[in-house]
Amino acid sequence: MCQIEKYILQKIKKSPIHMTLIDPEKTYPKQALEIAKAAEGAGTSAIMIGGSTLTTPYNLDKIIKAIKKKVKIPIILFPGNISGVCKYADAIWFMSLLNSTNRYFITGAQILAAPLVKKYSLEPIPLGYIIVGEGGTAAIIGQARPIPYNKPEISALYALAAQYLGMHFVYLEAGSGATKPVPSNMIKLVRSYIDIPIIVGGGIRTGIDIQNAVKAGANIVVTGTIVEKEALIKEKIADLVNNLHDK
Ligand code: 1GP
Repeated sequence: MCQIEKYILQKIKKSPIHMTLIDPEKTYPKQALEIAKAAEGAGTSAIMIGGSTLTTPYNLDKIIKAIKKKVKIPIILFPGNISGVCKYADAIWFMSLLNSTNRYFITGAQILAAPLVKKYSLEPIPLGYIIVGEGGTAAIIGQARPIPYNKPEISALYALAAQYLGMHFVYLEAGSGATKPVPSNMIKLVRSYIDIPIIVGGGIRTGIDIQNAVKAGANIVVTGTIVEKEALIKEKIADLVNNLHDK
């Protein structure tokens, strides 16, 4: 097992963690650096970089280079396509969108990205990505059939298959900016099916949302939208991180 994955596993063994997602399509390098610095100061454990509609690697390279100079926590790519692979990051969620209806998002982009990941010596972290609820842009671009919130058992089946296929993490994604985060009963049921760590993201904005997710069994909670507006980033993330432990 490689370095970044080890770092994540060691942390979540002690308590659930928070990761901050930056969308390179919506953020300039200077702004991304401010977000990453504030997030690090507030106790986030890693910076994830990616988005569903990223078409040009130019801004991505600049953002990651800027963050890398000043921030010590790992930078993990969260790609929506091969355009999201960048040599300056530390690791990549090597993800398969399991409930896509298009093979391209399950194994197609991955076979094209794999040689780049190798060439750039990026650490691949195998991840089963499951889109639920509204699903947002990720569901539209990824041609997913999002699992409705009233069908938690279907998410559990996907998650179990992900574990049996050898993936190291499962991500329950409600979609960036979702009006309702992944419901507790869905996370709880998935938790009862699988042993690998669960990442939850999409629509999480408050300490209560975080508490609900970790109480239900999430190991990693991801927020993105909450830091896209520049005011009070550190305070906002600190509030979320503090609520990881208020069980
Ligand atoms: C999206 O799960 C992430 O991929 C984060 O969602 O932007 O709603 O925080 P938000």
